[in-house]
Amino acid sequence: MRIAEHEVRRVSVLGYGRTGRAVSEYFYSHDVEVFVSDSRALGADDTNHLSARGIPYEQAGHTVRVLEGTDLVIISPGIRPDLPILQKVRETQTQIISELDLAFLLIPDTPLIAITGTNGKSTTVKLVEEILRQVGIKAIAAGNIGLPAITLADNPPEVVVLEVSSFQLEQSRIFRPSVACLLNIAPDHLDRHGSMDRYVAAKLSIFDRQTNADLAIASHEVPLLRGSVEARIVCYEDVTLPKDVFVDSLSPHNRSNLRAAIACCKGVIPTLDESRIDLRVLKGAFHLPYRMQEEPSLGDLRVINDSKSTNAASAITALQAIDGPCVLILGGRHKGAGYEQLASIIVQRDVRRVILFGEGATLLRLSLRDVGYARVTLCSTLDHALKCALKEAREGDTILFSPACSSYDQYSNYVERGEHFSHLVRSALEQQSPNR
Ligand code: UMA
Repeated sequence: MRIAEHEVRRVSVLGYGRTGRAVSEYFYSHDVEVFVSDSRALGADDTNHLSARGIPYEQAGHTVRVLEGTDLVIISPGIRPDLPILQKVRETQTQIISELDLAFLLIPDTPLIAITGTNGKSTTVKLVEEILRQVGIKAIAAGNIGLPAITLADNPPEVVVLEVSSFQLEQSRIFRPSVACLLNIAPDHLDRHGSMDRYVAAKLSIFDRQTNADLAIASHEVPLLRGSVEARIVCYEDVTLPKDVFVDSLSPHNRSNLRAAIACCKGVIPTLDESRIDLRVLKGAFHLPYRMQEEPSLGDLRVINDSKSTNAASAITALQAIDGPCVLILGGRHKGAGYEQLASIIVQRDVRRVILFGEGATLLRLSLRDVGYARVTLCSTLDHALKCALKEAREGDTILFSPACSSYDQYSNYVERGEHFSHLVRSALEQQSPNR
């Protein structure tokens, strides 16, 4: 098959996670030879699936087999640009392409709304999808939210709404969304990008190839310099929200997400009348799994599962949304950014105790010590952390699990971590009321 100006007969797919599986399926179904390479030992489901399709693969490491007869190497978002095998691929002039770029080339005629930012991406993407559907446009949310964009290539909807991560943007050189939105930027993923400057550069690159036919949406917090961005610039904070009790009940960050979503929708339907949006139908978008998810109360304790919080900024937002005293559970894998601001907010708020677990615990404790906060318990696992939180909490408290770190030290992703926390809460509930 032809992709851009290249004739592609054989591709190598690096990484066989959600993205790699979708890319392999796409090429397999288009009669292009596929080779799969993954750094981990693949599970039996994966190896059986590949064998059944006659797709050759290597596991537990990337070797030069990736290069053999290959026209194109497609990389998953989790692949770092400095991976040694990529250096070898570059030496042979074989083209390396991100899944985001590939999807962009394969879906050329569909308007793309791309949304990035440190926090609020999934909520905003779901809001845009929902608002567009309300006005009769077939829109599908894809990308970092979970559905690789390439899965839409054979049957694209009217509008693709993409959640785009800094990992995907850093890898991309072709992707050009007609509407691009940068919600906010706070320190995150510094372990991958190496510095805040490079993380910011990756985020800002969402606007890089836009032209004056496109729309760039940002906030006052991240002003976009006219001249460096060719697209028409809109500040989403200038969007007026409809007067409504439901809108008034939203937290400030969700009001921002709604403003950004409306600005994105107006990018594809300039005549959209926001006063006609059925706001109540949008409720689901504000309640994504493991984002400030209310768990069953344990006696008179409120329990909140915010496993999706993987950076300090999102834990701060969670803390600010809680009224009254709380016991806060933090921890997981440190991603390179500091916790100073989070620690200073913890001191200011009514945090009865902080329970720390996982790899990041020691660093988190140091940041808390630096601001003079000592009511800290160290644990190794989430199981232990919840038990400690239950011991420390007093009547009417909230137990807030908003880890501020990635899950990768003990889980495959934040969803698995969130499911585990839910399971632990349900077990604790059964122990409290064994006759149920
Ligand atoms: N792998 C290699 N070599 C490497 C690194 C990884 O072979 O050097 C392999 C791993 O062993 C694994 C596979 O690559 O088998 C994983 O690939 P991946 O990390 O790109 O993950 P996917 O399963 O393809 O999921 C990715 C996104 N994950 C990441 O960016 C880490 C998912 O976002 C996204 O939903 C999915 O594509 C569909 O687009 C998750 C995420 O955590 C939710 N994103 C980060 C975030 O939101 O903070 C950026």
